[in-house]
Amino acid sequence: MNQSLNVQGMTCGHCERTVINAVKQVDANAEVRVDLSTGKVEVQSDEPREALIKAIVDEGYAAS
Ligand SMILES: [Cu+2]
Repeated sequence: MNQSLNVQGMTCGHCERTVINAVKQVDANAEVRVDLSTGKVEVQSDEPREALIKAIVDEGYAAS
């Protein structure tokens, strides 16, 4: 399923990769699309939303 998350604090390609890697640690097969300008992160995954958010928060970004 598609899950739309809002992530704050991403400023560059490094942040983008960090967030993508965090999601992929929860679900290696997740498809992740990041829009740096809006902070929108679209994740195609059946893992619980809370687990995806926690992984991103653990990397130091505010996510909801
Ligand atoms: Cu960055």
